[in-house]
Amino acid sequence: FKSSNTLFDRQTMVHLFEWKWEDVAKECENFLQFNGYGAVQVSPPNEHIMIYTNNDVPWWVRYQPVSYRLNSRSGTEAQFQNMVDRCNNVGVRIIVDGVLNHMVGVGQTSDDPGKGSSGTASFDGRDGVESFPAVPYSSSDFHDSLCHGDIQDSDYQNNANNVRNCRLSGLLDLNHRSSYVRSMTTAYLASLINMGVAGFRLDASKHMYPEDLQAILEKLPNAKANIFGANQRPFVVHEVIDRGGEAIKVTEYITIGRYTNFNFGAAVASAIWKQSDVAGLSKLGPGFGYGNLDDRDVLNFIDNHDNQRDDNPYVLTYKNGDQYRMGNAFMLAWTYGYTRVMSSFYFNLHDQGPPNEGSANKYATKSPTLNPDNTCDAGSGWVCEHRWPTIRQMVQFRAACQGRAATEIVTESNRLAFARESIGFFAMNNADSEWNRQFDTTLPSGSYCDQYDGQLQGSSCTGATIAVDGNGKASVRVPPRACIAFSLVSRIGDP
Ligand code: QV4
Ligand code: CA
Repeated sequence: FKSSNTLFDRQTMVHLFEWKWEDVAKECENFLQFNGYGAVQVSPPNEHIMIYTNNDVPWWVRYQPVSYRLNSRSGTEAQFQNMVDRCNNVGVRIIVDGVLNHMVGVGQTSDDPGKGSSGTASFDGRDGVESFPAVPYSSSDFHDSLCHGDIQDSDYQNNANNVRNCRLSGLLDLNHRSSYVRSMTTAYLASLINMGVAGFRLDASKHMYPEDLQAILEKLPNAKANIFGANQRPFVVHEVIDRGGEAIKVTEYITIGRYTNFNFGAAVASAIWKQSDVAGLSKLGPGFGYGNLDDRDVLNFIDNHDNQRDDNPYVLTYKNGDQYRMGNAFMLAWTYGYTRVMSSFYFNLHDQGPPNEGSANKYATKSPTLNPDNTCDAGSGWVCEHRWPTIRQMVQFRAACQGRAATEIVTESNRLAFARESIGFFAMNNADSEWNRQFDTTLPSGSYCDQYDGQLQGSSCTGATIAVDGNGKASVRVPPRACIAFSLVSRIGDP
């Protein structure tokens, strides 16, 4: 379950958070395939509750399944299949956010009436009723007999069973020890694999026993051979937040896939905020601090849709502007793990949903629109970090450097540079003065265009150019609090 199932030279996925299927399909065709992106993590495709509040539908309704039918705020089953086909046709894979741990919250407040779904399924999530006829699940499929209440904050440190058997913020907790529940969840994931998806981000894996997940995953068919080749297992990344001090540890999940490495974004943010030194990021990999396991165990990212919404996030987000660019550039230049770029919509409030078309159109999700430079129009409400010039260039840099070690590592106070063995060179200067120095780039002689603040357009460069001599040496000026990146794909005058 570890292999990303992407094309070899496309080693980054993007989370197109809350995008509609039709928009994802267009993005695969018009943008992702040309910019080194290998896969898209999509929002949960299952039918979910609908809550209309403050002229909005909160984003998190997607995490309250009412059935496994594919009718969601992002589109219908037919639109989902169309997206999977069109993305696969251009070599971009679809990773589904699978919500298996729970169904809806017991809710029943004035905002959350506990009825009314995004699709056709009726349901009743009231405590003790717990009826989901479109799966079907009934009250005996939930954990109430083992725990009839919410996970408490202290459970996270000292009660692993409660974390797995009690309700995550009031959400009805399925019992995956039951062979019936296992067969329903397996059938849901299997049907998605048979539609051509490459794998899953499994929501709230921490809240399910690894042995139950293993039993579910072992029964899955291989990824479709006509798309992925023979005998390929689906990709699985488990959402397990473990930054140390938890009763449940990421090590419990590494035999059944990768895990979401929340320690990575934390380390990068602290270095860029100068709480530590970016020179230390030259060790960011297996064994760096707590929770950074092997390359093949981790999915690394700067921020995700949850921690970007924290009050005072401990990670960089799009709201940090240039510092966010630096963090992503480092992640994409560096060798560690499989990487994910976050793509957001602008928000002020935690619950705020994606840009919508207002009450007359039942708050349907809006499509992003583009500026002439191929970034998203902020007026459409979408941030599209994945289209920011620096990030899209660095995804191409990563694609070009795939399989190449980081060599010629140079560190100074608040500074780090390295080559990617005869393909690329990256330098990060987090000091307040210019970093002016000769480096061994390992690149063939030639003139290169900076991919951090520029790009190659035909044979001209919109940013700084760097001359590499016959010995691979170059004098590089890295501006304060910025990076320089160049690679064979930004060599000027190449045919
Ligand atoms: C509220 C109270 C509860 C009460 C309940 C009564 O908070 O104490 O028992 O009412 O009904 C929404 C509301 C939440 C509400 C709940 C149930 O925000 O206030 O409970 O619905 O009605 C997302 C959001 C949640 C949202 C949930 C379901 O973040 O706010 O809850 O979707 O709609 C831990 C976990 C980790 C988790 C992370 C957020 O270990 O697994 O918290 N991350 C994933 C997803 C995340 C998602 C879920 C899990 C749940 O990434 O986006 O939560 O599927 O670290
Ligand atoms: Ca559980």
